Amino acid sequence: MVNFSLKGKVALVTGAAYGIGFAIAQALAEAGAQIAFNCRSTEHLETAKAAYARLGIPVRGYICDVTKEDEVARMVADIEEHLGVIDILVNNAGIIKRIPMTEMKVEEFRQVVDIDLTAPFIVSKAVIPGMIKKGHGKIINVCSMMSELGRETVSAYAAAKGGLKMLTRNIASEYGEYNIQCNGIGPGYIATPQTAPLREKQADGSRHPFDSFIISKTPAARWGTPEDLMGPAVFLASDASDFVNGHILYVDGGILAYIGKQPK
Ligand code: NAP
Ligand code: GCO
Repeated sequence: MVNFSLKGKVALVTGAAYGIGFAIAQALAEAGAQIAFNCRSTEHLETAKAAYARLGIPVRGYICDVTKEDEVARMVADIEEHLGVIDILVNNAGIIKRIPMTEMKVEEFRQVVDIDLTAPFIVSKAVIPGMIKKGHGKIINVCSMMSELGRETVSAYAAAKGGLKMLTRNIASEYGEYNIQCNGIGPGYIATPQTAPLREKQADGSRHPFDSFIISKTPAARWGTPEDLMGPAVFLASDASDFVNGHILYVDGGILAYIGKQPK
């Protein structure tokens, strides 16, 4: 029988204080997993813990910056001690900086690459040895439309998310023989705090031009919601996807399939 259950599994979802990470952690918990999550701000941590509690989801929450190898090592050790060896890692924590490339400081570029690409390497490196010992593991990297496409102002983000797609394929290639599957989820345009500036109403109450642009580029004719990522995440975390490896599952309402509306 097809098995989507995550009962008895331990999952770490990075950056799951709100937004996409929160919805993915909720979905994994509802499928039976025990959840650990992290973020950087104490305020976000406390608000998130209260939100998980309202849903009846027990969590272990950590203040941990995923770019810091020592903080990640301490968090992973604590999860192993209190919940057990991690079965499922979701590399979700990420940031974006929308700055034209010629105006972007190299430190800003590096910060985006550090959080969006180097950190998934750091956290995966910390959990893979436990997965090898346990005989299985699932790593899900949260990629992007920008793993495939470019646009003005997001050079660092696109470079990082394109790199994350290839890190995904490389982890799959390097550790597939240990029964570790590493796949990506590529969300389309999802309504979260990260994309809020692109949806802000104009002074006259009309839609932001980028908001209308995204709706016109999306066959589903709407922004995605964090909830749209829940089913795909459970699939990629479960035994049902044991022969799916190195794949990026785009959850984009059809954006990547679409050439755009023909002119009238
Ligand atoms: P978000 O609303 O800005 O949430 C980001 C989360 O990551 C927060 O919990 C944040 O908490 C945490 N975080 C950021 N940097 C961190 C760090 N260095 N260490 C630990 N935690 C950190 O973002 P989102 O829109 O949900 O996006 C989640 C992921 O999906 C990101 O990788 C993003 O690039 C990707 N994505 C988003 C969209 C979209 O349309 N929204 C589409 C495709 C892909 P703290 O601030 O407290 O650290
Ligand atoms: C942007 C957006 C994105 C999305 C997402 C698309 O400014 O173009 O913020 O890049 O958040 O990653 O999949």
